[in-house]
Amino acid sequence: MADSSYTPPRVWKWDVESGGKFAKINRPIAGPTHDKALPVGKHPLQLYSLATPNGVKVTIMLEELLALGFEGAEYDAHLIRINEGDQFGSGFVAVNPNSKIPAMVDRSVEPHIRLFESGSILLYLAEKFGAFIPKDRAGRAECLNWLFWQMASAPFVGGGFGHFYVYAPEKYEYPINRYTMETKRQLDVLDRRLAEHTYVAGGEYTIADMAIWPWYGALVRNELYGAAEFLEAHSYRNVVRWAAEIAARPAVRRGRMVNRTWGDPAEQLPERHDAGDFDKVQAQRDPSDQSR
Ligand SMILES: N[C@@H](CCC(=O)N[C@@H](CS)C(=O)NCC(=O)O)C(=O)O
Repeated sequence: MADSSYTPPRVWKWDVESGGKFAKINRPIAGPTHDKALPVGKHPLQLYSLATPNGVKVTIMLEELLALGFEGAEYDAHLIRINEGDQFGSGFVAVNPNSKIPAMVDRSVEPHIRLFESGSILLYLAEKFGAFIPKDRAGRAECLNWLFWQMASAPFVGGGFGHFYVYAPEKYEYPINRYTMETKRQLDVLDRRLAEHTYVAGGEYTIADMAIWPWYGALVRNELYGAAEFLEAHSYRNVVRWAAEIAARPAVRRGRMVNRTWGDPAEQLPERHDAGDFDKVQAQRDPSDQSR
């Protein structure tokens, strides 16, 4: 158990190993730790990311745009290994001063446009291509309501629930209770919404679904923190229905493979530089299949 008698000093000092899975990369200061230029591929969009829920939002959007035939959405996805501190390299920090994936550069325009924060990237792409965001004012407003809801809510799930349920060096009852309560409340918010609408923003599949699915869809599908039973995920029946529908989309299946370096090798594409890269993973899985 935690030392319940802890009294914070007058001024906090960074002089102890905080423990936990991310102790080595967590720092109380911003800015680069080392010089390192970012690689640049041949496509208009350069993505620097990892297949965490925040990273997957963007690769799903890019694959959905490509599936609709937008050639300008072709992208190189470079791997950023956050456990090894790649997000603190000087090149990465120049794109995202907040040192977190996902980060992207649009090199199809001069001067190039840098992008960080997954919600900002999704909105940028939706506006650039005029897709996956409703055209009418009311529909657009509702889509953005839920996009911003996700951005504000998921830190309670990741930084709160996931951190204390999985990553903290010990299991502490107080924070697990607090963040489980909030995570379940958020799942209920979503469940009630999806009881009345096919998709989060209404009848149309939008960037709001792409932002929300990698977190809450993964929770109810037991693909995040192994917590489905603990959270009684099956009881959020509308979220389960919606999550399964989105998981079945071919672009979503491709998007969640990009920059993935863990789990089933058949679902990992650590770097993506060409649409044909997905077929190579498939061919490795089944070398006897000559039909493709
Ligand atoms: N609000 C940000 C959150 C991004 C974020 O937290 N990224 C994590 C991975 S999911 C990260 O890069 N962590 C590295 C670090 O904290 O040093 C977004 O949605 O883009």
